[in-house]
Amino acid sequence: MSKPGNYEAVRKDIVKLLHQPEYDDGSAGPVLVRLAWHSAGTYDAETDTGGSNGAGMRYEREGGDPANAGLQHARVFLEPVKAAHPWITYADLWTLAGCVAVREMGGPEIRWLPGRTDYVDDSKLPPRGRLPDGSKAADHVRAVFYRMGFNDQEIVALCGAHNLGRCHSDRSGFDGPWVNNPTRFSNQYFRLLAGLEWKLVTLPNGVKQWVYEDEDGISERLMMLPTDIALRDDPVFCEWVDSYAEDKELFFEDFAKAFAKLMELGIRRDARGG
Ligand code: HIF
Repeated sequence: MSKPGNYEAVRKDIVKLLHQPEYDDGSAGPVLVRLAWHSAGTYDAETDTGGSNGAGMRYEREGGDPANAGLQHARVFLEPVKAAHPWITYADLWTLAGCVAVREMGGPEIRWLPGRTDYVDDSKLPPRGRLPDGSKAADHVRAVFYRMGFNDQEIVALCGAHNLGRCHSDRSGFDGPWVNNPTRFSNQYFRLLAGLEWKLVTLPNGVKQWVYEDEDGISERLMMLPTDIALRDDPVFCEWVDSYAEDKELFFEDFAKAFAKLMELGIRRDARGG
């Protein structure tokens, strides 16, 4: 067991578990990033409810939300780290793991602070339905992220995280990765979103998503959600899609700020950081 407060030791153990040759594309990284985001993304600024405090996904009410399907894999990956460092809260562990994963996959360093509690405050519990629905359009994306307190630029910057990982037909119904190298953080998502010709298809399960087909009509594995395509087609969002497609440094900088803000939603600390 490490000394309480030794977050460096926790970081090191998270790095060690990222390599998972039997899982998906060989890395636990993407699903850890999604766990971190879904733990925080229930936040509602107006009522100050939801957010990563409480680690509510440990319980059926939040963990069983269909929007969180598959995230049990991420929580299971992190159990040995919790066992080795029992003093860290789950809320801190899940958010830290997402930030560490982004960095280790080649992304920017994200400023992360500890201090989240696992205490479940019944008055702060988020109702289901606060996480975004990939089949919807730009107005839905804005409604969800404005509720958390983000602006249009921050929304697009965050969405660059779809450079990581994939959709699973048995989790969300969508299928496939956004980019060819889904365990490497880059601005490739924006370059493909802006640069390729995407075609709307209906999968055998009835779910509609966009796919890229090359000149021979051979479908590549790459996909975009309707909410991703909405960024390309919205007059404000698309300016930022183009900026981030052209300027990887700008994207990294803006992503790091926006993701750090996401991890802080609803978290308050005293003057000593406690
Ligand atoms: Fe995702 N997201 N996300 N997402 N997401 C999926 C997977 C990942 C949305 C829908 C989906 C963000 C915003 C939105 C990651 C990270 C982030 C999947 C596929 C869906 C459907 C799940 C599955 O089938 O396993 C929608 C509608 C969003 C609002 C626009 C964030 C910005 C992009 C906030 C974010 O950080 C990651 C990483 C994955 C890959 C998970 C994996 O298991 O590989």
